[in-house]
Amino acid sequence: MKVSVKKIALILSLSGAALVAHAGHSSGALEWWKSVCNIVEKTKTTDTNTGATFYTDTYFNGQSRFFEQRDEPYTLYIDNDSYESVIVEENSKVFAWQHWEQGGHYEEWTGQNPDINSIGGLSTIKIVPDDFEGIKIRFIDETGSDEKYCMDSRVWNPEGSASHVYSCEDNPTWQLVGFIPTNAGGEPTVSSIAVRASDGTYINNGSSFYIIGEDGNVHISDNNENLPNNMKVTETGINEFLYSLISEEPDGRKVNRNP
Ligand SMILES: [Ca+2]
Repeated sequence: MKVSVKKIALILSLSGAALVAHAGHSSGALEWWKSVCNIVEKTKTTDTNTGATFYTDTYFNGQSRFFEQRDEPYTLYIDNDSYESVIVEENSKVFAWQHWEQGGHYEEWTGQNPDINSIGGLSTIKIVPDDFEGIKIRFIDETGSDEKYCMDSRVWNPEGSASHVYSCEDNPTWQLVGFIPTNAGGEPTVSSIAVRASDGTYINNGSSFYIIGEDGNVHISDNNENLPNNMKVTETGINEFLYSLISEEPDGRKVNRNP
């Protein structure tokens, strides 16, 4: 059933009727039509060895569509949840999201990826140079409180911004808040950090500075000087930063709620 639905979607995508239907809410019918033509052309490699070719079946089978490297993310509409494998050209990297607007599960791909179903239905991609390092974050509450806290974080600099991350304590997935080119020349990327309770009350406000280290990976650059006092951040993997709430008080005091 899953395969036949995808095939129907692709047939529709090749029809003029779909072009008319789609033109009303896309960035331009011409650009969209060009992208459809890329499905027909199958794999197309640029001179610069950039871009990525996605396939509707695993192991690079089925219909394919080539995506050029570009600054803007691609939102998949008619081919939403359609791709199951990808070949990324050697000078590119793919940032991939499960949902539209860079939401849900997040993964990064380079080279050959014969099965990308772990993403849970691909809906948004961004094709960047392969020396871009993504900054992945997650939030947990270590206070033991019954309150459900969520962290709001974003990179405001357009060159380093990936998505506005709103991560609640029960969200188990890593989210991409921003990225840094490894040749950034020591310039840090800054993200805002703020945690709020379910009623919208903020219990802290600060920021984190990320920088490329000698090892070519992302690290915190400012010894957490700008992190809120009731937070700590731990590097738990390559380019992965786990933010923990350690007190419900903005100054970091431990409060015994059950004396
Ligand atoms: Ca999806």
